[in-house]
Amino acid sequence: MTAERRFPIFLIKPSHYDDDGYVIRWWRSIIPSNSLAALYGIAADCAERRVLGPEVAIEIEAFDETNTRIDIAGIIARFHAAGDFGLVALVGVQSNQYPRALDIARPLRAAGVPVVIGGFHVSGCLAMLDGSAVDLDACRELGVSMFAGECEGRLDRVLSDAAYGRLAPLYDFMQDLPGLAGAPPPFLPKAYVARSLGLSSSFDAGRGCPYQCSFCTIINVQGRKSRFRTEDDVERLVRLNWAQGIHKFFITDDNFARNRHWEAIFDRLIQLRENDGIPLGLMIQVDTLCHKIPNFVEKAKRAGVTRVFIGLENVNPDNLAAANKRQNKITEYRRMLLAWKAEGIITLAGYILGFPADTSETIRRDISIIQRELPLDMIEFFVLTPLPGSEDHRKLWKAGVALEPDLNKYDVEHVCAPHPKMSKSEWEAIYREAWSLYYSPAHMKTLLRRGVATGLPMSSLVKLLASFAMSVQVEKLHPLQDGIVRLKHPSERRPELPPESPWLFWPRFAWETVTKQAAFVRLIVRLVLWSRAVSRDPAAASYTDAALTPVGEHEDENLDLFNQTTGAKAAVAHIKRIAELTGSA
Ligand code: B12
Ligand code: SF4
Repeated sequence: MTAERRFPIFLIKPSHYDDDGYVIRWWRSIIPSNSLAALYGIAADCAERRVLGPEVAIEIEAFDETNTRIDIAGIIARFHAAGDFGLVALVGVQSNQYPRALDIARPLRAAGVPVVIGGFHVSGCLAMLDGSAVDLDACRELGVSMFAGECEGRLDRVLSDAAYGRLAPLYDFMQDLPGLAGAPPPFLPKAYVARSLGLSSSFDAGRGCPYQCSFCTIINVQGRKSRFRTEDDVERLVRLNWAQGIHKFFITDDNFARNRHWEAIFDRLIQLRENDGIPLGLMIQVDTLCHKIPNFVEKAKRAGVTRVFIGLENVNPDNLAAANKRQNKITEYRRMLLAWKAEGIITLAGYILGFPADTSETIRRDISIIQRELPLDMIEFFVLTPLPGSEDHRKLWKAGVALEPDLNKYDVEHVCAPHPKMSKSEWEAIYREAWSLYYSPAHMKTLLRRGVATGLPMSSLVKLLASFAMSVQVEKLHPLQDGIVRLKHPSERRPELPPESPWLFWPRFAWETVTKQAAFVRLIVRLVLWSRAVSRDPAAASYTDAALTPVGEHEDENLDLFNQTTGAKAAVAHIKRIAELTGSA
């Protein structure tokens, strides 16, 4: 008989550094990492199949650095304790997380620990650039293996190469995207999920999007063909989670409306909800034409969707055309948003600032049009960023345009490229101002009024408003990077920056924590009071305004949405011409 050996796998999802150089880490993060769940599910399957031989027990540990401090010395000690056997996997590393990922890798490599890195930075760069850009040689110098592509069906090989000490410098599967049917589903044990708020988990029901937006990295990494999990896979992962008490999920497909299997998946989720009593609560991401798919919105409601994220991006058709996002028709925005409102589902829209036609003035104007005329609840602003892996980035890189050299800043909150009409500081300033313009007290009250009138879950709306109104202003971070109670440690400062004296660091940290929590509690109290006052108002149910008014025949003449830009006027004229030609006018 041979003694059993342990092969520890440490799955680390790195965070990134804030503007002061400290790792962004929270007591509770907002959303668990789906990339980590995907890798955990695949690694657990490898462990179950004993892919390193019957005498080797694979042990998996996951660390999401947004809610867990990475104990590098501890990992090294455990690697040595296992007889210098094991692997560190840097998981789902985005461009903004790449510098931090390398900082984690450095001491591990120095101690002889094998390290593999995967995710959108490596995959996007290999898909679009020359194999060295941007900064991929840093991995080669450190001896960190790179994995490009998706690892369903490929982790066995990586683990066995690591176990035999023969990791290749590069695993490139970019030309060979795996099918997802029957693949191990994303999964995280409850102990990990509990480190994020609201005990909700995530899965991707599919990958790939047919569109070709020029700022998008996803199509160049995951492809344009729809690949999907089957309804049986989805049922399996829902039941697996329900067995540990988890019934809320973020379905991370970038565009679930273009998942060719959406209906079968919704039907199965409806069954689980209506027949098996699993109280599903879902958030999905869709495009602006989803309401035109027969039954899509209605089935989403029955399947348990409570929040929907829409890639609205802009209200100026000239900007949408510049980004090759022609599928976004501003003439459909109100109809689409009202369709979700009719089901009592909270809408969140992504909105990009810094398209070629944007100036500070036009951005201010457009935000005020959105507030008045679009029945939208939440908006998330992003700085237009040439993310490595996108067509925008490739064009600028090929043309030799000076781009921001610090990858840590490619977090869609920092300006990384020049703009034809705005200076860097102007662009940064309007990005920050946009948040306070949209989440003004007056507009938050309007959103609460609209929420009561359209039957939205008010406590959920209040929580979202609190987070979205506060994170940029108080934490100086996008809500997608937000969490509850910011944690910091002097040892987590970026190595390029000088360490701070603990005598300065800790008192400042304590003061920041107290003032931020006080501001947060103040806002929550105000929102709850406003929400109560609105709910108790006898006229609340009949409240209406320009945004909530059903789409009318002549609204193209009355609404600023259609009359403030030449692009908008042209879009309306185009729709009218088509209607005349097809006789549907
Ligand atoms: C869900 C999601 C989030 C969630 C959760 C984060 C997560 N990664 O799970 C939240 C909302 C928190 C989030 C936030 C942000 N996100 Co995000 N997010 C996504 C989204 C939609 C899905 C991620 C996912 O689960 N994909 C499915 C998994 C299975 O794919 P994967 O991560 O690539 O992993 C596969 C392979 O890469 C490989 N692999 C990955 N790691 C490893 C490691 C090893 C060792 C091996 C062998 C293989 C391997 O195998 C995996 C399985 O096939 C992606 C877009 C997308 N379609 O992926 C954007 C995306 C990753 N996000 C992006 C960005 C920019 C952000 C933010 C910076 C935005 C912001 N300012 O708020 C923040 C960063 C905060 C953070 N802490 O992550 C960008 C990154 C682009 C880039 N080049 O860097 C993407 C690609 C979207 C885009 N706009 O282009 N995000
Ligand atoms: S619709 Fe979304 S996922 Fe599809 S190409 Fe455009 S940005 Fe990318």
